[in-house]
Amino acid sequence: MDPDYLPFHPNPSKPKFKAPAGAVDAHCHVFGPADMFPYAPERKYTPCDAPKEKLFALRDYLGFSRNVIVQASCHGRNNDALVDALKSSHGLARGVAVVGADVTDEALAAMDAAGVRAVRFNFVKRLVDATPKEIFLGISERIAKLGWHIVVYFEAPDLEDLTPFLKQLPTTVVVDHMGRPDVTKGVDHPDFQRFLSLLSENENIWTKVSCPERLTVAGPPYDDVIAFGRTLVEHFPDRVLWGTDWPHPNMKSHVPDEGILVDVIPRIAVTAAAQQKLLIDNPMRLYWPEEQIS
Ligand code: 0GY
Repeated sequence: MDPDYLPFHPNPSKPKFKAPAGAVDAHCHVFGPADMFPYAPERKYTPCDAPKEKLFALRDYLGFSRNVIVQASCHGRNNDALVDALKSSHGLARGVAVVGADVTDEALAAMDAAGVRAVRFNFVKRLVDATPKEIFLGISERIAKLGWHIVVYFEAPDLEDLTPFLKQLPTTVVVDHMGRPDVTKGVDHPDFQRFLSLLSENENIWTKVSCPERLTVAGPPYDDVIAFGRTLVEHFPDRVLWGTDWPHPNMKSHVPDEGILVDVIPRIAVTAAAQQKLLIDNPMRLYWPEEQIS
């Protein structure tokens, strides 16, 4: 583990908010354990081990039912830890993998069988070396045939440059962490308005109203981030997902308490109907469509 790396909270509080039965934590990770699943040589940080057992115990403790596990950059393009967690989940976890152009059809089929339903394209410069857009476009055509979608991670200043690329993607596209706005600028700032326009103009683009712990300047209970999530939930109730982001890689300011993170939910999705969409209907539609009743 890097010397300045903050490990996840050892004993988070119980949230006051009771998630509806069947709720999905749609953004979380597993890391290692390194002796079974070594971190990638090209990684930009070395996290603490955060194994699947801890993730599933946290899911139960917080009152959630399912997880969407996102491959993080510290495991590079080796999705073994992710796939192992999916296979141990009894169908209660789906995955978002990271692949290169050299991935074989057989490897994609095996990941699909394990529960992978998306690939992640990461544009955050401190996390990954840049990948040419043509590579991503080639991957996107291949995974579209499997019925998968694409999760993208970028920071707000990069949105303008990335917009033409995002518009070319042939699947549903989920933008991590509200496009990582600078919350000190407020929701009316042109940067966040540009993000709202992106979703208004492209019905295939969704977002995760997640990560107040990364976006905040004020700290917990994240009052300065509420308006961003709430605006997105109000404008795009059918295209938002929520996740804990456990185990919160690369946090420098504080160790997030997941109980406090869950208590953000009723402040951004203020009605039971909005909470049902955010925590159940939307993630089930994307990750477990075969279990959808309507
Ligand atoms: C996140 C956040 C981060 C890291 C990664 O792939 C990653 O390493 O996603 C981050 O440092 O912002 O999305 O959980």
